[in-house]
Amino acid sequence: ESNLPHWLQKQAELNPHEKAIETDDGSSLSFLELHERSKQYAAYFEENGIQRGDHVAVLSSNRLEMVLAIHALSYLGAVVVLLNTRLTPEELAFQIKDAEVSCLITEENFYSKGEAAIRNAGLAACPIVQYHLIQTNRSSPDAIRKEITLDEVFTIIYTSGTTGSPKGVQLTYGNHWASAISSALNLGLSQSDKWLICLPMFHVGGFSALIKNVVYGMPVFLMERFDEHMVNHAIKNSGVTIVSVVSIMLQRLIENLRDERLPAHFRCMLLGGGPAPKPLLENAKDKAIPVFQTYGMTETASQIVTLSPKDALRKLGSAGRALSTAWLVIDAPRGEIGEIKVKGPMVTKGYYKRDESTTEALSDGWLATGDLGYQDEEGFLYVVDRRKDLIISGGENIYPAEIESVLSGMKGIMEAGVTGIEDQRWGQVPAAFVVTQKESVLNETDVLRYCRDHLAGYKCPKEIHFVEKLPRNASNKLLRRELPAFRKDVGN
Ligand code: S0N
Ligand code: AMP
Ligand code: MG
Ligand code: MG
Ligand code: MG
Repeated sequence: ESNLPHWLQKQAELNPHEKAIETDDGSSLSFLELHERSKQYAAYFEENGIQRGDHVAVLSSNRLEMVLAIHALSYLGAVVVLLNTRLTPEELAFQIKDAEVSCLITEENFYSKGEAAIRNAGLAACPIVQYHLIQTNRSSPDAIRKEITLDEVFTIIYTSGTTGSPKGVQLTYGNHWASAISSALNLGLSQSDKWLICLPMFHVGGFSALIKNVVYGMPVFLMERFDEHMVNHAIKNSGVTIVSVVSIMLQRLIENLRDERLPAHFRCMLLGGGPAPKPLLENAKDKAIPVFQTYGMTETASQIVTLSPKDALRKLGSAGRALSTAWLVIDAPRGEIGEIKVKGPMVTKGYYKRDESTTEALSDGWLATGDLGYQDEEGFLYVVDRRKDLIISGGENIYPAEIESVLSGMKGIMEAGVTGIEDQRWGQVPAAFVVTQKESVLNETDVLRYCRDHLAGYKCPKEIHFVEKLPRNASNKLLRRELPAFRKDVGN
């Protein structure tokens, strides 16, 4: 068992008066203030019964309070279950129940959603803590943890599988620490660095910047939600040097820039979370935006393969090479397409309570990602296809099986198939193909309304097609890739 000094407490000692967090309302906190306020939160949480090892859910936009709550939970040794605010109460209830959550922390805006989720999960006794009700006049808890145990689980983040039911990815302190260190070995770290967080912190891409904040002692600029004008403004006027984005964010940033250029101090636009369209990369190159493509996932605590600065232009379109602490292999001869497998200290030890899925995905420390790609003669990775049937819409993952199962649950629908179709704005969006019962009078509006009630907005199909039957192979398996041929009456 190896331990480290608690990263936030350490920064409060090393850099007490350095800026830790800036927010888009113009306020900021030093590392000492961040530590003190997180301790106050910890005292309040402890008084409200949160203990070491408890699973505590956080349902929040990127607010400063979310950061305080996360560090406070870490000071108490509780496990943080990060919830996607776009999900419906029903979707949240599954995760809350599955993760065996004993308390929910949220903001006023999401209180009713959180409350509905708790009710839906049948956990009437699960307390809900709202930021604005947290009392900070407490004396600090006697025993905040001064050490971080690398093997201990820090976060659980849900990701869906091909079966449609989400699984909780457990990431330890060691996973997050290795991720932060490995990223710095690749991107370098400068005294003047400031990382802007506009990705939601409930996904690992946004969350990982928060860890870098306290591991490096580097300031971060926290944005409550993504806004292209505000991001460009912060880069130009607030000394931001690095931003992590998904493709649609980069596209919106470029459109917003028009003929302007980003200042020279801006050194890295870390682009991940899904495929990067070539035209977008070319566009960014024309605007001299230093884009670094990266490949990673929840299971790898963010980056594991990244295109380093010196190769960015030479290998446009590649996701790069494995970070210096990680391995990458393709399950095929060099140059040919095969499954991407990765290994390293940032890779999860498994899914919460899903031994079967864990054994399937991990062997000897190697994670079978399900993604397809090839390596060129110099070892650079090109990702050619996402894991089985996964749809990525604006950086959010959508699993067809999950939508199909919701649709089949609707009265009047016998069966359903879902596939991704290209979309100008989001990259890909889901389209649904449904077979209804003979006597059914369901129309598109009915089906869409039903989806709205059960699925997060971004998961709702953008097209509903009523079909006679679904394409299946001899063993009756749904052939999702043949579904687009059934789009007979699309807007023409
Ligand atoms: C792109 C975002 C910001 C769009 O949200 P926006 O503009 O705030 O929309 P809203 O005003 O909330 O909603 C307006 C309507 O749009 C719908 N909608 C919103 N988002 C989507 C979407 N993604 N797809 C389809 N529709 C969407 C809403 O539903 C609403 O419509 P109505 O009202 O009809 O419901 C937002 O989507 C966003 O934040 N996306 C990014 C999410 C993300 O973080 N993805 C990455 C996840 N992966 C990882 O974290 C692992 C990879 C990784 O670590 C990484 C990733 C990137 C960069 C670096 C790294 C790294 O390795 O470090
Ligand atoms: P998530 O676990 O939600 O973060 O999703 C990670 C998934 O996004 C990966 O398994 C890939 O399918 C996809 N992905 C991430 N980075 C890239 C990339 N650089 N190119 C293509 N797909 C990517
Ligand atoms: Mg995932
Ligand atoms: Mg979204
Ligand atoms: Mg039915």
